[in-house]
Amino acid sequence: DPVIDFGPAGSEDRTMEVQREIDYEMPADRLEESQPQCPFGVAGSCCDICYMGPCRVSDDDQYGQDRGVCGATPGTVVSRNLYREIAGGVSAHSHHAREAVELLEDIAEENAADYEIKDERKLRDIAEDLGLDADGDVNEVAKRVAETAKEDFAPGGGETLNWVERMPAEQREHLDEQDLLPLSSVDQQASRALAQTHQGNDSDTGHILKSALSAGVADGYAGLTMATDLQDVIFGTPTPTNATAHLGVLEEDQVNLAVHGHSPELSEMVVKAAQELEEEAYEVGAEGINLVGICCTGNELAERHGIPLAAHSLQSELAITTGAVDAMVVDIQCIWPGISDLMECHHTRLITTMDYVRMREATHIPFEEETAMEDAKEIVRQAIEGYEDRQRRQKYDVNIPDRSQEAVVGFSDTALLDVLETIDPDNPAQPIVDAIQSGQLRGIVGIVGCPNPKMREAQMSENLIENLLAADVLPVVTGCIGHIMAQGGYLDPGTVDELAGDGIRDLLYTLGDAAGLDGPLPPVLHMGSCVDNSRIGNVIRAISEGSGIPTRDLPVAASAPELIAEKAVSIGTWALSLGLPLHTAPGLRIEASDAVTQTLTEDLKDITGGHLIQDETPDGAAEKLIDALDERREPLLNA
Ligand code: BF8
Repeated sequence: DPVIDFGPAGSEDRTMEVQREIDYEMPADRLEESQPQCPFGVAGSCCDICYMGPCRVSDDDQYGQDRGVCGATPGTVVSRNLYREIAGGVSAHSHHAREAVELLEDIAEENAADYEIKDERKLRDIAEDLGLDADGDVNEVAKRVAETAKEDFAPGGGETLNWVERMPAEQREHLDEQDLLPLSSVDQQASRALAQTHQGNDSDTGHILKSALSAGVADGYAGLTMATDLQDVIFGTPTPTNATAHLGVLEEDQVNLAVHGHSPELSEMVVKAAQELEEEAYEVGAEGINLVGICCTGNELAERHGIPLAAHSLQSELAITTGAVDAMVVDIQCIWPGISDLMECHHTRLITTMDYVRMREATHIPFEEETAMEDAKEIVRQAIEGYEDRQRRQKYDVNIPDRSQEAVVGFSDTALLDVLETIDPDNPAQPIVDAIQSGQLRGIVGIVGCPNPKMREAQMSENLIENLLAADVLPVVTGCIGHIMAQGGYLDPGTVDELAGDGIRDLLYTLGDAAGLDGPLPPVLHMGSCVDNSRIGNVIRAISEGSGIPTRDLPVAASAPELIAEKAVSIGTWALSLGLPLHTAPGLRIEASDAVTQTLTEDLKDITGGHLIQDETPDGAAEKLIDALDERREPLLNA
């Protein structure tokens, strides 16, 4: 029997039993069927970008020849493959950011009546940071900000992206000196990656890797940061909020509507529509409309509204097999095609909304800014119909697992810096520097990304994070790791005493006190969705600019302990560009090239200040991350 562990330790819940009985193909089964996976692919040695191949090109004899048919070296092949992965991530994130830009522009021009600007302070702060006039009528400021954002998508602008202004200043200059800043258009940066890696173009490994790093910077600013910035302006900047996590949040007697994907543009409107249509749910005998969030949309809704975090992306199919989800509406990214197969034997309405994301067995309801509320109501009504259908068709048993866990989510950069400011109003960086120097805090690790079925059985995220906490390292999390943490109780302040080392426990109590809470902050701080990794970037920026310590010297690191998506690879590349140590598991596919491995794991230290750590064991990864933090902490201790 394949081990199908979608949740925390020792899962043996009803849903899983039911799921086994009816023998659905689920991620863990499919993973098992995929074995053995291609060792050439895993090592990055497979080159299939032209039709003389595929070639298997590696420095290691067992993984193939030492040159491709065209003469490409292992370094060329591996770096090209990696650059293409990063370009995939950049494209996805910059598309996401662009949606937010267009919405802000339409709001400012009064063409999107269902939306408004919720955080004017943030809008004006961003305008100022970008060097724009931040005063006057709010719509005029919004237009200036949107215009500046739009330039980052247009060819032929200035030297680099406008949004790179949001990078820590010293590191930005450091990258500029080495010609590592991206092109002025993120679209061009992404298409450049495809052109550059076309057969017979760039074959210089070092040059390809430099371009890949620049693409990582583009992802960080014209993807992540721009998306979070504008989403906060439009939907509000999160503050710590209580939310319940895991599939037990589904309610048998209510209309269950799961919102899955990434963009709050859709999910926020569905929240409003569900409130307005509650009466229609009562009319069909339901006790209400229960909106629940999946994957990053789950994080976005939880951090702004306390809406339950039902499932991470790997559990999205499991959610349907409960038989309780009346509709699942999706927008973009991380929506697994396997969901379509489940539609045949479930009453769930699957609804797609975006022009470029369609699925088998789904109803497509185009979601447009101009008709947002109308579209959202149509979606909610589909869920109500789904509920009626569920009541009629008794053969569909509802099996909601008896699992739920309380969590505190929504530690935005603003919320965290506000807390630090109550401790030191002149310099919010100081309390962090003090905690590092006093030995209370050994470092901070941003733990980001996905739940990979390859790593779930070992509970890579939970075990890595427990190791870090015990060593007085503060984990901050985003994305689906946020769900894993919420489900496991790591976002519950009640687990601080059990999980945190002495130093960090004291710090969490001090911060809790400063935040006006009755107890400590939770041992792991939830900072939002994957684009909200930008929040981690903003905190690092504040610490760096407030302390005068370059980001490449701070005891801060990043880890994607269960990486799945190309987006996670581009986020990791951005972390490397900020000069941070980056851990990934599974390891990036670079093993076939000694040159690429040497550059990323060692030589990069002298370029951006960052380096890559590959380790698929929680203990090994924790040890390497802690060593890297200690090395960076040393100068601070002697300062
Ligand atoms: O962007 S963590 S599986 S949902 S890629 Fe996707 Fe990974 Fe989840 Fe959010 Ni991020």
